[in-house]
Amino acid sequence: STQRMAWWEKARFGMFIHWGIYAVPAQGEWYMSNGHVPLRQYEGYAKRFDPARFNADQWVKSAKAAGMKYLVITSKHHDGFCMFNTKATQYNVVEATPWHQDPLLALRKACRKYGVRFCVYYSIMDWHSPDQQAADTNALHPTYNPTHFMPGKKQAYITYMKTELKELIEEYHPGLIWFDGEWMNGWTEQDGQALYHYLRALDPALIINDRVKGVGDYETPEQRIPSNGLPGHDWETCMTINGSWGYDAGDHNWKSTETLLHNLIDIASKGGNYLLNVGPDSTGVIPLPEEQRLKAMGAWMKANGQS
Ligand code: JFZ
Repeated sequence: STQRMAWWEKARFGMFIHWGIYAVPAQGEWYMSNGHVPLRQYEGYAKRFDPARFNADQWVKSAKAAGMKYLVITSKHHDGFCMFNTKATQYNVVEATPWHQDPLLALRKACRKYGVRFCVYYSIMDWHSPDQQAADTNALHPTYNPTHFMPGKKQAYITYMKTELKELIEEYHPGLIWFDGEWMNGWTEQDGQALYHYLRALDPALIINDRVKGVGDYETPEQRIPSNGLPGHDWETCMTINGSWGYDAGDHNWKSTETLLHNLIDIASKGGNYLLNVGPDSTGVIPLPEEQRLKAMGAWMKANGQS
């Protein structure tokens, strides 16, 4: 393993945060596609995103107290809404919401204050991009996933991504970029490799996961723990505390603290990292059942000398 991976290989435990305007309808981050919401209607959720109770310090303190060493937040999920201050589109949290604040900047500062690595998630598939077309364009009942590139628009979209990712790297200094949505039609291994090398040149210390496609610094089994680990590979299991990533008001299927601790120990013993997700609501609050479990995990970590 390389020097670049050293902090990550020791980290073991991180906080995943899925947060976006999908917290308003409160049915998970796939609601736009699964709920067949017309684009203009979905854009309306931005005007209702005003999380008055958001407190970056509190989120980072919760992560820190749980024993988490890094935090990965959705800078742009499949819905295309940017949760940071970007010049590449007005469809962003600062310009398109009545809140007008940049939560990634606040979290980045809080992370520095408390000694937690700040990292970002970024979806390649984009249901809002004019350069991508939905799978089913039925105006009243669209299904966005999986998109494909509009004819001749792939380069334009890559330029858009590069602009945003350069902003993220230069202004937010993420320890890693966690790609996703690479299954959209037309995104190839060559595209993934080219993007990887572009980003690596901007920041030689940057870690990039394998969902960029065709290359990557570590593997990302989702919602499962490989029974024998992944010998010879860096890997990280990402997992939800209930059944959804983005806030879902109807999902009360919480895993027990015992299960979560068992998973963490199982993963750590096999040489992996555990990226455990929280889905804050539209007021900016991490749901109490999630907070309670993180707190209990932190107490166990402390009692067992792991924090
Ligand atoms: C993706 C997203 O679609 C989802 O909303 C969430 O962000 C999650 C962390 O990642 O979903 C996936 C991605 C990869 C697999 C399954 C779901 N996979 O490799 O099995």
